[in-house]
Amino acid sequence: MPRYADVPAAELRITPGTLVATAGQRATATVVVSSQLARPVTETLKVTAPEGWTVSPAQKEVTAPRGGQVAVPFEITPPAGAAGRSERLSFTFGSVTQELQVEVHRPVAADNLAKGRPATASSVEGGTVFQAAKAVDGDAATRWSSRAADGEWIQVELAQPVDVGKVVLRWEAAYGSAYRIEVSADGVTWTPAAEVGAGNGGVDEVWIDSPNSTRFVRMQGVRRATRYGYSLWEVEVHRAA
Ligand SMILES: [Ca+2]
Repeated sequence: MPRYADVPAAELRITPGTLVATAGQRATATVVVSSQLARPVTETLKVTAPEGWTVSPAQKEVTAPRGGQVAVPFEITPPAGAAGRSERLSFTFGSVTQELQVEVHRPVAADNLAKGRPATASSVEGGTVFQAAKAVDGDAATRWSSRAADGEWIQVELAQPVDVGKVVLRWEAAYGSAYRIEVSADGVTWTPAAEVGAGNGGVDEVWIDSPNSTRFVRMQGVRRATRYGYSLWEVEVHRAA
């Protein structure tokens, strides 16, 4: 039988599970402190972050009410040089510690550079009007759909070479569970810029943390999630800012 002293006084839960942050910009995580005892628990909630990071507050006295919980928001700013890294922050409350993984990416501009640009694809689903251009027309109700094969792709040609920092894929129900984002300066030689291995559809934000000079961006399918092809409402391309 556990002794009373063996029961941790509190439990920490952090949301989100993984924080996606932009270098040099503020992101928010919330630490929820729950009392595990039949009384309120008061301790100092302390943060340990890598050098150069700003976390506010750095520490805070917190009282978790008896049988209840309290939510404490933290503002977390990774330094400019942290883009492309994944770091752990530790939150400690008395004897209890919980870690938060933070993925840091480069800042990107809001403009969608793919909108209205020429798009081509390896295929279009037979007997449909779901051409490649429908994935870059800026209309959330029109889409591209490929034939039902794993290796299909869609690409868009940008107006000029840019350093691409993020690609957003807005999937229809027929999504890719594994795919690569490839980039090219000439539309002939392609370089993998990011790989997604366990996609779950919906909206995928794919970050590209290495500087690049890109004229063409391609979603190269690896594995379909359904027996249908790949289908995208929209593909967005954002430059690193
Ligand atoms: Ca569309």
